[in-house]
Amino acid sequence: MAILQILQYPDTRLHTIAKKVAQVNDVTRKLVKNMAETMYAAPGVGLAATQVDVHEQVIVVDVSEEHNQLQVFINPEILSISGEQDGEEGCLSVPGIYETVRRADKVTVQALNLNGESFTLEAEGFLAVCIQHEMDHLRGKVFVEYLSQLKQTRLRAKLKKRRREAL
Ligand code: K1U
Ligand code: ZN
Repeated sequence: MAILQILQYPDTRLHTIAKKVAQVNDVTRKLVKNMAETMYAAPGVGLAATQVDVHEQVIVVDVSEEHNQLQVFINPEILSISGEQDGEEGCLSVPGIYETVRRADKVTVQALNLNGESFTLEAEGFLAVCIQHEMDHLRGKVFVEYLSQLKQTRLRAKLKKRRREAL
């Protein structure tokens, strides 16, 4: 297993659109293992393959209190959404920034598991937020892009300053 490097916003590779996984095989399973290890080490509650510079439709999520309920979604698709919720979000690609984003409250997702079998999950609350956040990564979208242009400009300046000071 390995801890993978997480791309940092505004790295343009975060805007790459992920391709479908053609076949779930040992390479996919190894990627998922490494992504899970990277997510737990960060620590985080989700990770998309895009964030580790692999542009395939794979996400991992664990919103359990004990961090022992890994959920894996390969080629996820949203079948339906309902309701709305405003929640504070963070992102391992934008460390230290937390902002409120409006999302659907409930989502029904269809995906493949590690055996390549299709499953459907109804998620709500924070799990639904995480799934939507990670699926955005697969479409090349980072959560800060929901903010106003003014907030995004200020955020980029803040991150630039922070990185300059870290050198
Ligand atoms: O996609 C990512 O960068 C992971 C992100 C997932 C996420 C968090 C909150 C709302 C929506 C999506 C994170 O995990 S950020 C870190 C975080 O929220 C956290 C870290 C440790 C314990 C609990 C939460
Ligand atoms: Zn993120």
